[in-house]
Amino acid sequence: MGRNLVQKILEEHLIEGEYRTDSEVGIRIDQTLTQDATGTMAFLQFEAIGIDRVRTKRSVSYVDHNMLQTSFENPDDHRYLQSAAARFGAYFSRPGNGICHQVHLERFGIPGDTLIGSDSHTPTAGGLGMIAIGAGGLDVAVAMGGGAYFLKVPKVMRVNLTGKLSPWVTAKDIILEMLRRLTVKGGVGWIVEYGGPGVENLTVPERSTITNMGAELGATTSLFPSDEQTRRFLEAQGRADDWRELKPDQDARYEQTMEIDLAELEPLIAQPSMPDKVVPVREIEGLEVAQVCVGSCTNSSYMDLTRVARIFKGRTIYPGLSMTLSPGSKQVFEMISREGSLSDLIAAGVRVLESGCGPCIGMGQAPPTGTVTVRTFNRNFAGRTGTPGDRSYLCSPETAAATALNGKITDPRKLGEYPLVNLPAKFIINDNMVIKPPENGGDVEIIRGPNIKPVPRKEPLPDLLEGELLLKVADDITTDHIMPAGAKILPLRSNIPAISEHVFVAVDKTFPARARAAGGGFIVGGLNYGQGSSREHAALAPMYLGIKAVIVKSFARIHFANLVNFGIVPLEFDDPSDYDRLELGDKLKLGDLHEGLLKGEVYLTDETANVRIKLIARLSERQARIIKAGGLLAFTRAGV
Ligand code: MIC
Ligand code: SF4
Repeated sequence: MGRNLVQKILEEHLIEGEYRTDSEVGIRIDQTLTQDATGTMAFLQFEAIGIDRVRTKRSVSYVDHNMLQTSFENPDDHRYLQSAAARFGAYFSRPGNGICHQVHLERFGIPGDTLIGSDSHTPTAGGLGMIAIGAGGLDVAVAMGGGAYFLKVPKVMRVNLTGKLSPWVTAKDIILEMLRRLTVKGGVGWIVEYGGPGVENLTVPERSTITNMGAELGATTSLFPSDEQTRRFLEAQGRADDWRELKPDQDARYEQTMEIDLAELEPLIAQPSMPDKVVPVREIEGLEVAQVCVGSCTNSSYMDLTRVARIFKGRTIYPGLSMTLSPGSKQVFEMISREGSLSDLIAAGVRVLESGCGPCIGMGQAPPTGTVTVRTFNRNFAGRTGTPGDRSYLCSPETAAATALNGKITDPRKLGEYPLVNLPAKFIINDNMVIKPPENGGDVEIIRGPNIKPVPRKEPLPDLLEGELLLKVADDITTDHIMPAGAKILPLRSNIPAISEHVFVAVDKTFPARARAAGGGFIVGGLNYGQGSSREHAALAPMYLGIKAVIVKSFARIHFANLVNFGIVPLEFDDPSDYDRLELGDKLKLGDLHEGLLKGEVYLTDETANVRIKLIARLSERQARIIKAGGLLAFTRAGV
């Protein structure tokens, strides 16, 4: 039986376990990436593990999220990261060099290699034919130290692309179509492998728009084959030697296959406040818009921004609307500048921001109250823009540009002739904003600001957990709900005691105080709990507040792993209707945990309602042992 591409790459990297769907394997990690909002914690944890130098082929530390410097916290973190990278042997991408995923694609990604990153959009590099997976910072720290990355072997879904996109229909519309069909839960437990004749016409940056937003499907990762398009991209980046051909066997086996005829697609848009609420743009045309933002790791490539500039040439942004644009990287920024596109954008009235995540993570540019904002980003979770009650829509740069000119949501096909922009034969290559680590960083001094606090530790798990049900939430809770981001809270990412005061505040302002007063307790949730960002702070800060177990109908992948890493017991209802039997304030008890976690079955006693409920612990033996040890840090240190 032939092998699919996922299997080929994973088997090449297998160091523990047996490759079988759903069994746990450990894979060798060639590259890691971290960014500033998760990276300070990742490097603090790397320090706590006690290894002297990174042991991957390449580890890169980026600064792209916490770019506003309204006080000392963010710039202090940047300095910590720069000094820690030099000390421990990681490359450092300086603030201004661009968004981690865009820069990694341009300068570091290698077909067939494995990459884990402390950011959920790490699968962007799947556009180059890498197995690139988002993970919590602690998992990345362990991989930087040469440790295996453990995952359950996912099922592989083949998406067969046929036909050719029509003018004004883009890669973003392909992934929005995937979200329309599969929803934000549909990819959980899957890797999506794209193939078919339609793939040939998609350039690497277009493929990466698709693999990037595969994160919103809940998929472990997504990837494309490495073919002539991949070779062209790497050649244009001056990296022809990094290319190798990668494709599945002709008779490769897949657990599921899906067809998309590209010629049948039309411009699509995701409505507030979930990336899967997708409709054709034409259905909501005419809706008044106050803000348009182009950029983010999904849509800020050279081709994306050049096309927007062509559309705007000689025109003016609608008077009632404010438009921002953030280039994905310094390479993109420099190219649109030298070629004159930047001048066209400035002349049209675009507010050009620096290269970085910017408005995508609420680092500025919150929209006005009660208005519509249209963005080329990947997430529109409620409140993520920074404005309470926000109405955020997600679409292609072309749809965003048409909308910015008209002040209303507009189908870009109305703009006339499609501006053809090709992949450049040569990108401008200048890595002067990437600092190589010294050969021997042993005596580099690590610079710590006063906001950088040590990683909190946890005791080993007792056999019995007791406490109050502190919070009961519904389906599709995101890590943005659990641990909000934005310009005010992000600077606290290196200070767990301070950031824990913001846990769940968008859902229930009283939560942190109640959790502290009760000495911790339990959380109950619905389906797909913890989807979205990889931020381990959504486990670490609840752990600091004393959360002992989270009981839900189902978990999202990265958050589940983060709960394990920080010793919070993740449990699922055996019968989902038991969710309705638990009430806020109930007194709960979980007994015989040590044995129950290993067996995969735990019983919950609700002493208030006087009921006993069966729960499932979907843990590998290794994960059960991690929780028992009090988390991955304690577990790893014990093994060092
Ligand atoms: C996001 O898009 O939500 C982020 C901010 O990039 C996160 C990481 C973080 O919270 O720091 C992600 O996607 O993992
Ligand atoms: Fe940055 Fe937004 Fe991409 Fe997250 S999704 S890495 S915040 S640009």
